[in-house]
Amino acid sequence: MKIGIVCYPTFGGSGVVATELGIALAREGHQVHFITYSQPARLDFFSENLYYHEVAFPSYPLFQYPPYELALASKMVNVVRYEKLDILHVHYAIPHASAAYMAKQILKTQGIHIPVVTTLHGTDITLVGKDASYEPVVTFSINQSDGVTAVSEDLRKDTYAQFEIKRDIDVIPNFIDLSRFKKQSKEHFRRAIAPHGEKLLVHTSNFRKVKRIEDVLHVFSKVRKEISCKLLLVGDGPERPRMEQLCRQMGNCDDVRFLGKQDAVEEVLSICDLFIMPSEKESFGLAALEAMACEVPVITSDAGGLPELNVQGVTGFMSKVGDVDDMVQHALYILKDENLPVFKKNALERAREFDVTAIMPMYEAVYRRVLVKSVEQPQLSHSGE
Ligand code: GMT
Repeated sequence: MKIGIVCYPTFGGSGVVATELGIALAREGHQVHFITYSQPARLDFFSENLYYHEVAFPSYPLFQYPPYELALASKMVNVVRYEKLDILHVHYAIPHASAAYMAKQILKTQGIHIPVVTTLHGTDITLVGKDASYEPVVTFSINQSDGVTAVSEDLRKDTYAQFEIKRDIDVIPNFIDLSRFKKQSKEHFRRAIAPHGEKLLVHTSNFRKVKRIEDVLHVFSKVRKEISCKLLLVGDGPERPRMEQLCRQMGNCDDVRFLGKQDAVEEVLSICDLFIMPSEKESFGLAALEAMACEVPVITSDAGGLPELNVQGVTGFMSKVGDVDDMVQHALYILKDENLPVFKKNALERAREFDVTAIMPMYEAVYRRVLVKSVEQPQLSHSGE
């Protein structure tokens, strides 16, 4: 198949899933065309089946806000038309699903039918999408997609609860490339960071408010009173200055390392003992899965789709959002020398269930289904009903 993938090319989860999916599909022999405003972070190598089309959106003094969605729709029209794509797969509803709808309608006037699959990732539904400023467009463009997928059962339920959706939504969980995300021998790195055998706690995210990073710092501060440990914070975003200030106020900055964005996050995870994700909302929790694949047990909140990943008392523990003391108790339990190896092994075993080779065929099945439907009922899918 010739597949167009539209996503945010950043370090965020939806962009990572879209890029890794495209890479896996290309490996499988499909031709994959990425359509984004800059090169996706993990698309940094050459493959004969991978193409990248940059969306340029020229500025003009009249535009206080450059009309990115129009440039994106125009680019989709051209790539579908000239590269003869079979399907468009857009990740994150806003504004990709509505731009795809526009592209589809334009192509229809040119006698070209292009089915659109929309994958909902989380905040496009739970935070941004349900805001009255976007809701009508999000509802419309989800209903007009030929296939819709959500990354967890919880997100699927939330979508039906928050929007008037009249079509089926397939649940396809996040996945992991276990050939890349695996525990690596990085003992020299560990010795440099934790020279006295300290335990290493870690958090990775895009440092947005929804991640509740202050809870990570509070958990760390309390665990540190009981056992010798250090905290690694990977990623960057709007909350970072506030977290640096909080860390200074708490007086534990010497034991907290802000590492910023890391390309090889699996190398950092490889030396860690415990991952902390206390998010307010989390549709799946890809970052926790990445940690588990590197044999790191996880302490998470019970928000959103996290219970579909983190098995209570097996791969780690879940606590109510904001229950720092509960998280501390769980952290201390996992970090006991007699418990840690068991949790590490369990985390890896659970991560194996989300191997890309098992999950990617679920997307291929959705593509095949919408393609068959388009051939069988062209007038139905053309009208988008
Ligand atoms: O975590 C983020 O804020 C980034 C966001 C995104 O859209 O890039 O991640 C969402 O999609 C990921 C991939 O499907 C999920 O694993 C994350 O749980 C989800 N984040 C939230 O729901 C907050």
